Amino acid sequence: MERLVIGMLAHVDAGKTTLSEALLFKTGAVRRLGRVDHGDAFLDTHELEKERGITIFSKQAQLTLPGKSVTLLDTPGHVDFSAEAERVLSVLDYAVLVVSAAEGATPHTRTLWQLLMKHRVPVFIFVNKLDLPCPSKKALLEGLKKALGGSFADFGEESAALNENIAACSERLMEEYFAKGALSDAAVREAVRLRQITPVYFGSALKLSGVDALIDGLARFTEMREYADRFGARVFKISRMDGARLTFMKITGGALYAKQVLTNRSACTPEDEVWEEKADGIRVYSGARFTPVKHAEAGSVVAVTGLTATKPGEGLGVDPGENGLYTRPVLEYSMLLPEDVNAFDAYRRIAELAEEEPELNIEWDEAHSEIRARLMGEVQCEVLSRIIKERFGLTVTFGPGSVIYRETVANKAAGIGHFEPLRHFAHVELTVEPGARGSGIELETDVGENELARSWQRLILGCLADKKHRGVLTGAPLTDVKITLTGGRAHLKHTEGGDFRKASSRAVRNALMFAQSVLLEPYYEFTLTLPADQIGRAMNDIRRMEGEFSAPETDGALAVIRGFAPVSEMRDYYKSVAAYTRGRGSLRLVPGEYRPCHNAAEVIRAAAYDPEADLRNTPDSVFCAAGAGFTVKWFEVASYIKQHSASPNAKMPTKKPVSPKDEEEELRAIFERTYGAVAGTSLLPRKKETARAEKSGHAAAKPEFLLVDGYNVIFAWDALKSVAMESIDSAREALIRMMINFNGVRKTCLILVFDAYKVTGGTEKVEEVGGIHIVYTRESEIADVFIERAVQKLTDMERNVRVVTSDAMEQLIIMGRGALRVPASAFQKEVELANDSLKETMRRLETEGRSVLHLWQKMDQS
Ligand SMILES: Nc1nc2c(ncn2[C@@H]2O[C@H](COP(=O)(O)OP(=O)(O)OP(=O)(O)O)[C@@H](O)[C@H]2O)c(=O)[nH]1
Ligand SMILES: [Mg+2]
Repeated sequence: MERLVIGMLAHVDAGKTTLSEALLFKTGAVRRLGRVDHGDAFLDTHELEKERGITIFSKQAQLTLPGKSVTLLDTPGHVDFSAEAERVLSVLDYAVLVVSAAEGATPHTRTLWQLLMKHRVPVFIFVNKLDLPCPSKKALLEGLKKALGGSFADFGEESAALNENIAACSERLMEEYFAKGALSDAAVREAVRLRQITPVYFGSALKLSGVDALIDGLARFTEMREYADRFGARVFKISRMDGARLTFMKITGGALYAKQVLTNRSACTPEDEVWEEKADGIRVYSGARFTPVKHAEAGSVVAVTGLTATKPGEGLGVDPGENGLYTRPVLEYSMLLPEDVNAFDAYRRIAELAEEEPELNIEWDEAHSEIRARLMGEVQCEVLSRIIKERFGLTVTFGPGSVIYRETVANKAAGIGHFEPLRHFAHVELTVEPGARGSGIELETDVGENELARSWQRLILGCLADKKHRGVLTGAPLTDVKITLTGGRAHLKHTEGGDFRKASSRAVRNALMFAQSVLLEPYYEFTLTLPADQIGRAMNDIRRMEGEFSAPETDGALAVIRGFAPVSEMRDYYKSVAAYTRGRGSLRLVPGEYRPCHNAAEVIRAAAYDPEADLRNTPDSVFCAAGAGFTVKWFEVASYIKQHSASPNAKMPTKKPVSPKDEEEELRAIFERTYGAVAGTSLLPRKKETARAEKSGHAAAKPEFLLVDGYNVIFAWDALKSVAMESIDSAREALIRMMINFNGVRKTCLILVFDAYKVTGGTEKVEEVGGIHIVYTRESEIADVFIERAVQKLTDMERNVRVVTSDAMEQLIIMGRGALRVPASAFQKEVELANDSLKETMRRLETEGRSVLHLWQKMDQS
C-alpha cells in the first residue's frame, strides 16, 4: 500500500472543506456527507469553526484510493490563519489547490501556488462552484495560465486533445506520444511529479460533481516517495486536545514505534535546546476522532503524545527539519487584561502559545507593562481571545492594533563609528544605500585585505549582521538597504571583542543620520468582487484609502477590482463592503510588500522618536584624549577625525598585512583582555572556565559545547596528518575514534565538524556516533562558516562554548562572540591527558601508519 499526504489549499471559502468532505464520502471513508453550513462537517470540528463557518485549524482525515492510503490535510483559507496553512506545506506529497470559479485565481491563490512551487509540491487544481454563474472552462483555464504561469490541462475529459496537450509539456512525453499514439499513466505520473503539467478538474464539491474525476486522477497520477530506512520525522504542528499536548508529524524515514525515544539531536540547529523524550502514544487522527496505533511508517502523518519540547518545523532522526513560514503578521496588538490580573503573570502563562505559533511573537513590553502580540487581523484576535479563555481561564481583549512599520533609505550615505573609551578601540567606516524591495539587509565589504585583515572584516560583518538596526525616523527596523564596509581599524593593545559591536552599530546609525530616510508600511494585495453597479463607489473608496488598482474586470453582473492598498487603511474595509453590497461582495486580502508610507509625516510625528536620545542606538562616537573617553556628536565625527589624525591611536599599523604569527599574538592579547590572563598551560581554557563557572555559582549547570574543526585538527596533528597523506578517510575515522574516547572521559557535548563543501549536492548531515555528534556541512559550506554560526547561536544562549581549530581566520570571530578558542596543539595535549593510552596509539600511528589503525579498530571491536 502506498502512503501519501495530500493537502487542501485555497483562499477562504473556496470550498476546501466541502471538497474534502466530498472526497471522504465518495471514497467510502465516511457514510454520511457533512456540510460546513450545517455545522456538521467531518473536518470543521472546533466550536469556533462551527460558529463562524470557516476553518481555523488544519486537520487531517484518512481515506483510501485504490492501492493508496491517503492522509488528507485540510487547511484554513482565511488570511488571518495563513501561518496555520503554511505549516503543512513542508510535509505534503501533493496538493489540491481549490479555485472558486467565479473569482478565478486570486492573489492568495498565487501566493499559495508560489509556495507550493518553492516546496516542490506537485499540484492538482480543482475549479469549484461550477454550479454557480461563472466564466467558461476555456476562459477559466486561460485565467489560471495567466495568473499562475505553468502548463495546465483539463484532465476531466480524456481525449486525444488532452493527450496532445500533455505531450507538449516535455520532449520525453512527445516522443512517447508519437511512438505509441497515446500516453501511459506512468508517463503522465512522472510529468505531474516533475510539475511539468498541472492537472485541472472542474466541478462542484457541494453538488458532488467532478469529484469522481478528481479521485480517479489522484489515484492514477500520484506515487509514493522513496524514504530512507532510518527513522526520521518532521514536526509541523503542535496542538492541545483535552489537556494532552499533541505533536503532529510526518514520518519521513523508517518507522515510529510507541515508546520510542525521540530526540531532535541530529537535526537541531545550535540555537535549539537538545531534548530526548519518549513517544508515549501514537494517534492517527481522522476528523475529531483518533485511532491509537503501535507504530507508523514513513509517509504517514501521526500525532504523538508525551512530547513537551517539540516545535513546528523541527526535524527528528534523519529529517533535517524545515520551517516554511512566509506570511508574517503585519499588525501588532496590545492585550488588555482585567484589572485584577497581574499582567506579567498572565504573560508568562500566555507565552506558552508562542511555542505552538511562533509567528505570534508574544512579547512583554517592559515600558508599558503590557503584553504585545503580532497578529494578522481581527478574526485572529477573536480566535486568540477564545483560546486564551478556554486554556488559561483569562479574559483578554485587544487594543486597536497598529501597523508594523519599517524604515529604509532613499540615497547613499557614509557613516563612521569610533569607539575608544580608555583601553578600548574600534573604528568602522561604511556606507548605507538603498537595496531592492524585499531584500532585507545586504552586507558587503569593499576593503582590501592589506588594509584590514580578513578576520577583522569578518568580525565587523558579523556584528553588522547580528544587530537589529533601527531607523532614525521612528526607530522601526531597518530594511532593504545595502551596507558596505569601507574601512576599519583595530588597536594592537586595546581592541576587545565587543568593541567592534559598538563601533559598527554607531557607524550605521551615523550614516542614517546623514541619509534621507524613508518610512515604509505594509500593503495588502486585494481582490474586490462586487456587483457591477457598485464599481464607482468602490473605486472612490480605494482612492480615498490611497490604494491603486487596475481597470475593473466585469463579467456579467459581477465586477472584479484588483490592486494594492495600505494595510493601515484597508484593514477594516471588508465591513463596509459587506454592508454596501449587502453581503454580495467579497474582499480578499493578502499581505503584500512594504512600500513608502502614505502618511509618513503623520506617523513620524506621532512616534515622537528622537534618534539622538536612543542611547542603545547612538549615532555618536567616543574618542580618547588625555586618558579619558568623551563623546563626539555624530555630525562632528568626520571633522574631528580630520583634525586629530595625528593622535597616537589613529596611527594604527594596519596598512601592513598581518602575518598569522602576529595575528596569533594579537588574538592572544585580545583574548587576555577579554577573559583575563592566560598563562602557560591554562591556554587550555577549561580550567579557567570552570573556575569562572564555579565563582558565579552555577558550575555544571549547563553542559559545555566543544566544537572541533575536523580537517583542521587532522592536518595540525602530525600523527593524523601522516595517516591523511595516505588516506583521508582513515584519518577521519581515526579522529572520530579519538574523539569518542576523549568524550568518554571528559563528557562534553562534542561536535566534530567536517566540511563537505566539495561534495556536489551534499546536504548537511549529522550523525551521532558513540556519544559524539559528527556534522558534515552542506555543499559549499566550509567548516568555519558552520562553526561561526554554531558559536553565535550557542553563545547567544549563554552556553559555554569552546572551539578547537588552528585556523587564524576563525579565531577572532569566535572570540568576538565570547566563545573560548583552543588551538589544535593545546587540544592535542588535552586529549592526551584525558586518555593516556591514546598517546601511545598516537605514537604508534605516527610511526607505523595505517596498519595500526586496523589493529586498533579490531581492538576496539573486541
Ligand atoms: N454553490 C456552491 N457552494 C459551495 C460549493 N462548495 C462549497 N460551497 C460553499 O462555500 C462555502 C465555503 O465552503 P467551505 O468548504 O467551508 O470552504 P473552505 O475553503 O473550506 O473555507 P475556509 O476553510 O474557511 O477557508 C460554504 O457555504 C459552502 O457550502 C460548491 O461547489 N457550490
Ligand atoms: Mg475549510
